[in-house]
Amino acid sequence: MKSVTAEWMDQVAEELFEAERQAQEVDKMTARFPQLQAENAYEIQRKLIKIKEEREQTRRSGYKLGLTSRAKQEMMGVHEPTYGVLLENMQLFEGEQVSIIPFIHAKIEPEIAFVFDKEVKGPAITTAAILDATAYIAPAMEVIDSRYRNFNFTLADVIADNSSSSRYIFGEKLYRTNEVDLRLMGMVFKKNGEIESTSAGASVMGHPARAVAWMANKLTATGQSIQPGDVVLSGALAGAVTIAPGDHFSVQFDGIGSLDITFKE
Ligand code: 0L1
Ligand code: MG
Repeated sequence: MKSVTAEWMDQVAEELFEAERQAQEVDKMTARFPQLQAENAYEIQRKLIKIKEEREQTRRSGYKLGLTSRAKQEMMGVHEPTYGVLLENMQLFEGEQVSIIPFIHAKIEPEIAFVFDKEVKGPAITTAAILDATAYIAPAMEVIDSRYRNFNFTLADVIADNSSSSRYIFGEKLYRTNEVDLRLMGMVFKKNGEIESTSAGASVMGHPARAVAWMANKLTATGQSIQPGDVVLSGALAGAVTIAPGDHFSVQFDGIGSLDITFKE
């Protein structure tokens, strides 16, 4: 069986960077290299992030979880989620009208953000340790924009593509984790004033902090950790919705407020 070379991984990272820069979808990488495994895919992801940090003059601001719902995992035939890196230049702010021109085929999904004020270092990180290290939680939305044609990918492909991450936005009001029951916290996600989906925190792996603990343990394995100041998107509470110019989305949570965003041409 052919093994993945460092040169091939460099080339893939470069192709994924260019696909995003030119807003051009590409074929999944496993079409050329079906043996690509998650471990090498995370290495490609780290190479891609290094390229973006250097060429876009940006820095890591946190992490995101992907594929946290059972429905998405079953669809992909996997039993665990993925993670990706958030960069400062991916952050959106309430009140701005976001142009869809840089996107390929973007979708948006409702999430809960965790903002940390302590380092979270493994091994054996628990859900309680995540809650203890969290400064505050906030409503959030993630714009995902797979660089692959028709969002068609395997687990390894999506990991290499930084778990489809594109943009993120989170609320600015501070709510402590002990002020709410994150599992039972209800959510309403609306598109253009109509309810698109309803859900509760438990839809993210039973408890959103459990998803974050899973990721923190994975990071430990490669010598990385959640840092003070990091924002972590804990995973979608409902399906992603395709974005069109003029669309307005809002997410409202029981106990931690709401967040709005509008898109334009
Ligand atoms: O944040 C997410 O759950 C997306 C992860 C990648 C899967 C997708 O692009 O749908
Ligand atoms: Mg997401």
